[in-house]
Amino acid sequence: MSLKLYYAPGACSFVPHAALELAGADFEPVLVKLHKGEQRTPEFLALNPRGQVPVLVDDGVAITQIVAICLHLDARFPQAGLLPGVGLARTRALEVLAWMNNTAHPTFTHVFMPAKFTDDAAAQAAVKAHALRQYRDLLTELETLVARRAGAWLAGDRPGVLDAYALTLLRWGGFAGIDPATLPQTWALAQALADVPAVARVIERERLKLNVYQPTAA
Ligand SMILES: N[C@@H](CCC(=O)N[C@@H](CS)C(=O)NCC(=O)O)C(=O)O
Repeated sequence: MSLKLYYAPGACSFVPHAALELAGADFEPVLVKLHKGEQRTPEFLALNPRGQVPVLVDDGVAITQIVAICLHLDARFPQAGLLPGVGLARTRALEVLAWMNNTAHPTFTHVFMPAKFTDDAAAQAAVKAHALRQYRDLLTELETLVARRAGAWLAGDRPGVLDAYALTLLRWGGFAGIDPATLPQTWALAQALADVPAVARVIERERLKLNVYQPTAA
């Protein structure tokens, strides 16, 4: 049984990267330098023709898409509590995971990579500005979710994939001029998660600064 995770520092691959460490998994982290275009090499495209991280390779089988990877890891390491195991708690956690992945995350992609959505430079600026307003609202929605949580973490009493995604989304906001201090509950959660030794290992491996807020970018 072998596990390999293809990840890029600070990218959404942080979520399965944290999950693997939280689960105490024996895995090989493989760095993909997105800024150097390594996601478009023939070798990488053979693993994921969409040219994106994360890719989890489990015993030679490549798995893509964060939601699928998280569910796969949750099934493989049930003792880790990466997601609630059963019932409405699991349903609610999957609801949040899906929202993070299909709404908040792609909205940030419009802020960070507007060229993916139009060739026109003026239209790119408009896409970015519009998406940034939406992203602020989405982080406010996340703040409400965090504030209303029942346990210490987003899905209960153990840190899991929702917390790792929340940290990632909040951190990305910093690049776009959103001060994490304006989202105090989420910022406290992200800081607490960063202090969990398993997650601290990921932050160290990815060489991440937790707060990347740039006031001038707003
Ligand atoms: N829907 C995909 C999204 C993955 C994604 O957006 N990956 C980004 C990093 S956060 C990426 O690899 N971008 C490189 C590129 O698009 O060139 C998932 O859930 O895994």
